[in-house]
Order: sequence, then structure tokens, then C-alpha cells
Amino acid sequence: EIQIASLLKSSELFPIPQGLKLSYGTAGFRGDAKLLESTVYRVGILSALRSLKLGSATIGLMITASHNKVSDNGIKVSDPSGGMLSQEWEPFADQIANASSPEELVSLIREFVKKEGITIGDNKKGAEVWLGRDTRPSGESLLRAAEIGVGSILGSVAIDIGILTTPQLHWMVRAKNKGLKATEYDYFENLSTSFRCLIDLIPISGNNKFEISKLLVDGANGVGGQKIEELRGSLSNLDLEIRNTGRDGGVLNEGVGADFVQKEKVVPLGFGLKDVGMRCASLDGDADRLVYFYIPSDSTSDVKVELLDGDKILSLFALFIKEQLNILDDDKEGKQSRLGVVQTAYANGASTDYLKQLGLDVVFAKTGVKHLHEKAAEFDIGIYFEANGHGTILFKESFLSWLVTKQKDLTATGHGGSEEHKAVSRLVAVSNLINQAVGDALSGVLLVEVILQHIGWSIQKWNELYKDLPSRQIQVEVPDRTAVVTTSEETEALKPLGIQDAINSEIKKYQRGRAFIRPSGTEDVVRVYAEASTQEAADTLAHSVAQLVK
Ligand code: 16G
Ligand code: ZN
Repeated sequence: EIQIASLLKSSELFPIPQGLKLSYGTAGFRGDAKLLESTVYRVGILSALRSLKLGSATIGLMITASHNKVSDNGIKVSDPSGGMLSQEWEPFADQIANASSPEELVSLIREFVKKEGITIGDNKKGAEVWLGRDTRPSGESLLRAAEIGVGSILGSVAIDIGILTTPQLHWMVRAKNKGLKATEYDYFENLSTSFRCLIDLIPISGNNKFEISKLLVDGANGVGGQKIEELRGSLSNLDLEIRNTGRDGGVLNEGVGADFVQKEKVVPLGFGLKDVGMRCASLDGDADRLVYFYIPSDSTSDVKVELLDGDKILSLFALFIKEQLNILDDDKEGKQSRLGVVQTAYANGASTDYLKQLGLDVVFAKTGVKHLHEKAAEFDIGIYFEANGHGTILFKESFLSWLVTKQKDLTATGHGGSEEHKAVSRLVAVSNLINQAVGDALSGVLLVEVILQHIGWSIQKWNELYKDLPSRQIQVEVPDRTAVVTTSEETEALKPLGIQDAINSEIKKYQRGRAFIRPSGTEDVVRVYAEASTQEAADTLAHSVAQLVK
């Protein structure tokens, strides 16, 4: 009961703002930073309980609002695996974030703790929560609120890990719980070592040796640009020029960053005609999304970009992984490996065609990283990407140990220099390089760069893998977005009744037409996506579907 008294006392420090209604949503709580202290404090409590429930495993708390404006902030929880908070706990997160008084909060916690069989206080070891934040000015005070939340559960410790990218925090939490070295230094060390390893495995092809050209990076004026700058010193074979680091007066996510470039298809601030033809990469505000782009040589002053989005990054990764697996599959005793890719309904139809034509298993998941991740984890190697640039490559533990054993066996039997040994070594290095917890723009950049060097491709050549179908996205404001209910892959609407038939008859009017609607998981709108063989057709299709939603 001492526990209850201290909870009541600390929660009085964080009254909930009038009329605030929050939902954990697709990726944690988000909103105007000024309104979020009580929420963050309460998520602090939740994360301490989560740690206790899981035998005092380390939990991560990330304070960020990603690509949203600088005055917003948000909070999300990393489970011990480095993945997103288990969806089973989301309803509890919603309940406590919206509890209207300290008394209600305490009674919700009491009830939950009892239901989950969590014991507070008499554990040998208490809860441990690692806290990270992006560069937003509101981050520091919100972090204090989270610390107080964690600290209000007896015997819990909150550790401030500092300013980090979202994927860095997830990586560190995962490493910590696996008993591995888990500092930021270790994260960088891991990236540079595995990158080096992949560079060393590039085939030497005499006369057409690939020339390494400079990569221009747009850091979104956020944490990603700063971290990639820190990493640069330990990378060889990569020439980077980093812009929009936030140190030169630019505002976070304003006219810059992966979300802006992907949605608007124009150059970010700080880039222009002087960069025509150059290979460029854009990160989002917390560096968990990555897109590439270049300014075509026939560009005029409005500087439209040629965009290489998440789908195209996925295709490049799939191509490379498949090539390595093919080398292994030639081996008689080789085991049948299963490579699969996961996309969402937003994936450009041309990318899906391309991947299928490569002979890959393509599956679809609902929007939001947690859904894609879950499906990708079913394959031996599962690659997932959202068109917006969030994605990674997952290696199943059992498959990875098979690879590692194979690598050792080949060395032991004198096949250390064989093509097969190289292919196995590349796959192992990729599994170390690419973040196994969540999509990570930093590791993504390194993998794209080394693959391009490996196959000797320019960004233009890479872009030619397939040509995107023209598409259009719009949003419709509605009184109640929950009126729209979709199938699990979001490709068809089940409710309102009859709307899908109406959408289908619109789609039929267009060559290569495809369209869907879905309720946003982060905003109060219904989103409409359409694609067709021409831009005009995609636009009209999107607008006529939007009419049906209104
Ligand atoms: C969140 C998701 C992102 C998704 C977006 C969709 C994570 C880490 N982030 O930002 O993957 O694309 O929501 O937003 O899961 P929407 O539901 O508003 O369209
Ligand atoms: Zn992000």
C-alpha cells in the first residue's frame, strides 16, 4: 500500500489535459508535445510493469514523433526483443493514458497488475527501462516525466541513454536482452564491421571496376543526420556528404526528410539543380525510414525528383539476397531456403509484379511496422518494406545458425575461398548489418551502398528495375473513420456495406486500375490510394473513390 500512496502522489504531478483522448495507434502515442507529459509519465509506469512481467527484462521507451512537425512529440515502447510492444498490452496503454483522475489511474493499474500476476517490490531484481529521445526540444522534459513514471513503481530503474535514432534504441534493447554488448559505440562498431566485411566480399572484376561516387544524404534536420556523421569516420569505401543535420538552422522535417520527399516527390531544401544526376538519400526525423532519389538531367527549375522508394529498396535487397541463396542452392546437400517478401497495399503494383517475376513469395500485411514484421518473421529470410521507406530484412535464428555452421564447415574443409563460402559470408554479414529489430535508415543506407558497389550499378540503373505505375494518395475527413472496416490486408473494404462494389466499378474503368480505402491509424481521416496507367487516370480514380467515402 506504500506503493499506491507513492503512485497517487506522483500522478498528481501530471494531471491529464482537459478533453485529451489518445490511442496507442499504429506506432505509439503522438500529439502536441505540450499535452503529452501525463501520457509519457503513464507510459513510464506501463514500461516498468512490462519489464516486471517479463522477468525484469530491459524495456525501451522512445520519445519521438518521427516525421511529424517539431512541435509534436510522441512515445513508443520497445519490447525486450527490440520489436514493438506486444499488441496484447495496447488496450491497457489506452486505458491508462486516458484515465481522468489519479484515483482512476491507480485503480486501473491495480486491476491490471492483479490480472497479469505481476508482483511489485519483492523481486530480487526490479524493472529496467532504457529511455531514448530524438532531437526535439520537448524531449528533455518528457524524458523526465517518463523517469518519474518508471520510478513510481517500487524498485524500478530508468536509464537515460540520450539522444538516439529510434532504431538505435530498439537495437540496443535487443542486444542488452541477448546478453550482447549494447552501447551506442557497439551499434556503430557493428555497422562498420559488417559493412567492411561486405565490401571485402565484392568480386573483383578487372576492367570494369566500379567507381565509388559520392552519396548526398538529407538528414531531415534531425537525429539521423547527426548519427550518420558520427558513423562516417569509421567507414571506408563510402564517400558521404551530409546535409540538413539541423546544425545549420533548418527545422526538423520542414521541407526535408524521407516523408516529405516520398509524398511530394520534390527535392528537399538544401538540394537543387547543382545536384543533377547525383545519388541522394533521405532519412526521416527519427531515422527509421529511408528513400533514395535523384534529380533527372532533363529537370527544369521546379526540381521534381525521380524517387526510389521503399519498394525499390526492397527489390534491390531481394535481388541481392536471392543471388546469394542461388549460389547456396546449387549445393547438393543444400537445404531449401525460404525467402519471402512482405508489402502493404501501398506497394506500387509494378514492384509487386517485379518481385513475383523474380519468383519470390510475396505476401501482404496491414499498414504499420508491427504487422509487416510479424509476417516477415515467418520466413527463413523475410524482407519487409512499406513504400514510405520503413523496412528491414529478418533472419530466422535457426536459419542463421545453419548459415554460421556452414561457414565454419566450409572453412574447415578447405573451401574457405569458394563461391559458396563467399555467399554464406555475405548473408551472415547482411544479418549483422541490417537491424533485426526494426527498419533502420542507417543500416539501410549501408546495405544499399554496398549492393550498388557489388553489382556496379548507378542509381539510374537501379531505378530501371521496373517503372512505377502512376499513383495518387488523398485523404478524406469524415465524422467517424471507424465506419470504414477493411480486410486484414486492407485491400478491400468490408464496411460501409456496398462501398467495395462501388469502388470496383470505378476501378474497372481504368487500365491497370487499382484503388483502396483505409482508416488512418494515426489521424482522424480515411485514406484513399489509387494507381493506373497514367497520372491523369490515377488522379481521377482517386477522386471518384474519395467521393464514395464522403
Ligand atoms: C506509422 C507507422 C508506419 C505507417 C504509418 C501509417 C510504425 C513504426 N510506423 O507511422 O509504418 O506507415 O503509421 O499511418 O509502425 P496512417 O495509418 O496514418 O496512414
Ligand atoms: Zn520515423
